[in-house]
Amino acid sequence: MESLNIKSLESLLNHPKTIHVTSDVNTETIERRAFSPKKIKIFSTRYTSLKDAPEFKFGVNQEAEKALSDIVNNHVQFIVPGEDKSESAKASFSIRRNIGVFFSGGSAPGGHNVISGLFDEMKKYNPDSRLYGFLFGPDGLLESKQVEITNSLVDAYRNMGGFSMIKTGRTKIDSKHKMEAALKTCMELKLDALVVIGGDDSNTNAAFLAQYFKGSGIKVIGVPKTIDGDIQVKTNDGEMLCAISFGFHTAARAFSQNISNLTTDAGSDIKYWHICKVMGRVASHLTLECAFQTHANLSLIGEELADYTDQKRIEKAKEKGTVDYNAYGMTLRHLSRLICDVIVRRAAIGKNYGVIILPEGILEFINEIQVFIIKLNKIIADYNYIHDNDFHSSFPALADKLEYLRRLARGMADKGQFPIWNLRDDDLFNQLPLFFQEGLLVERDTHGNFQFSQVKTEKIVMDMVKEYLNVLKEQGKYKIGIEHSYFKSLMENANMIPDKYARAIFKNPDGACLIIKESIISLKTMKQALVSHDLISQDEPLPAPIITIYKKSEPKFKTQTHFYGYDGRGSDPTHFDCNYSYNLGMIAFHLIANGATGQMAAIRNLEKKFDKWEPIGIPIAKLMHLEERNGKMQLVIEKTLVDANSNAFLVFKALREEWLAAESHQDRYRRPGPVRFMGDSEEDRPITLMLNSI
Ligand code: FBP
Repeated sequence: MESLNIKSLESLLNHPKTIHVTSDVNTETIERRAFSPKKIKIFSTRYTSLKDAPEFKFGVNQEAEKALSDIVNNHVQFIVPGEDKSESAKASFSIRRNIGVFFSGGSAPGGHNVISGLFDEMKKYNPDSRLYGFLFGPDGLLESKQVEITNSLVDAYRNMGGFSMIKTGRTKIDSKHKMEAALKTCMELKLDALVVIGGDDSNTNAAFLAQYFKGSGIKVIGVPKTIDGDIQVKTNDGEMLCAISFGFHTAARAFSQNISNLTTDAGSDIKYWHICKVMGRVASHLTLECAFQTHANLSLIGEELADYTDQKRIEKAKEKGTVDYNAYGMTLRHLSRLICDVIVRRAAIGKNYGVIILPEGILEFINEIQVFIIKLNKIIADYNYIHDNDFHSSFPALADKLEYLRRLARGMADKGQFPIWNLRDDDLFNQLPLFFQEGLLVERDTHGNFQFSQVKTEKIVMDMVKEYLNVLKEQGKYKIGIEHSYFKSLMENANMIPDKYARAIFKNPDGACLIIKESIISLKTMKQALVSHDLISQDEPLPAPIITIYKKSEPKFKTQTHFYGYDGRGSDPTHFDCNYSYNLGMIAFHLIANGATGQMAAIRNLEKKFDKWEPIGIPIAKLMHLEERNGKMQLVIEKTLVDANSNAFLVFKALREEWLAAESHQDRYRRPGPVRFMGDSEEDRPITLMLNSI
């Protein structure tokens, strides 16, 4: 019997259908791998050249002029046809090359296509050229851990998401020792060039490597990646050279599909508020894009909150002839009030459900929290420096960290070194919930960035919202609106005159959606209202329909929290990102073949149709500014935040009241559908990008 079972299981496992449906490679993957991204027209010409464009100007940082002197005078470069090259230039364009590449930072959909674009183009000019992929990000370069990227390896990852082909890492190449190690690896592999695929910090790495490698002749080219969308390059004159990094569109679309599904569910079982925290370490570009993609009821844009002013407080202070500094900037309390306001307004029209999008980096724009983040960054950095030991290893438990801060506040630890943390800071910090204190003390990444993704921002905000909603409920201000027609039929069925009762219990008895008066906050107060309108006597019980109405008006605030980040970051790329990233890989090759270094591969006119896309190189050193990292000022590429004057933001501001749908019965949710890579999706690119180009 047993042998028969084994036999039949074996034949089941060997059945072609079983093999097909249990294979790791499904039809979607096969189609993705076979898909050929479009190539910008210039790449169909045999040779290209670079044309300097000094007319594009940037405000160059003085520190960058000193630290990156060999590359800071680079210009923007256009890739132009190079058929008129001399024979020797043509030959040197096509020489056999060794190129190294690594990913750096969080993964972003399209990374594998950068490698395939680079690989295909490199092999097209010289099949003997070799591409090496450094493993685990910058660590592979520093420790000389690499694989040769072969045709079959590239084919397995074409148009596929993630950085799994060679993995990634976040190590910062920030010391002479590391620079030397990097150069040694490149020399040993006889590299002609190195391509760094990364975000602002990684392209900063690329610029410093380009500077350090200058004497060796090894070229370094950066490729802008990050789902956060905060690497955008504009000249001094406002000319957009790089409107978005690759990966942004896919991540936003992947998040949006999930958020959109939540709007559908929320509008179906009408009992939950879904709170969606969306990645984006600092800038709120992803949240803004998700807002356009889904029309969620409330999307908070951190950059807008930073400019928040409390007009009432300002006026009050003015009357007294004083200035209220607390009226400027958003606090967590303000923020929770703002969210409550939206919840209460929707409830009043009978909608006790909805979807809120919260940017991961929102804390960066909340004054009181930002102060803590800056102070703690400095304290941790100074501790590490003075003690030559890691703060987090010295104080692994939260209690130890807090004790250290307490001692600082009392001037008992590292006397005189840290006036930065005082008793008031300590008091305020200790008022925060433990999980939040822990979040704010979380280890900084190697670049000195605060790790917003590790903090349960949505929980702290929503706990405050719940608390305040309870207050509003007790004050009778948070009520579910009752549809007039429903009330009317309920009363008529019980032979009661709707109008009479409506006037006694509702503050808007003629409204389409009836709201119970603020003074009625219990069945007892409801009874008093009816008694005072002579609708019942003191001894009579409340009529059943009135009890039903009261119960229906009582809000129950139920939430579900969601974090969208790693899921969308790991999505397979959209059609836009497939094309975009593949062409970036080709551009990286053409910059190298034309002798560029310290440049970032980019595409101008991304917001326009594909035939308008223009491949360019952008001088990385010119994008640098000084920023506080690990408690010190350091040169890094400046992040681009959401611009409150951009078209996208202005349109968002104009439409958000409609998307809130607190006035009309109809919700305005939009369904972006799943991420696609084929089909008629030429126009499918970030909505914010399209709006900003108008
Ligand atoms: P990059 O800046 O490296 O592109 O990463 C962006 C990001 O996805 C942020 O949105 C997020 O805050 C962070 O990475 C998460 O970091 P980690 O992958 O280390 O958890």
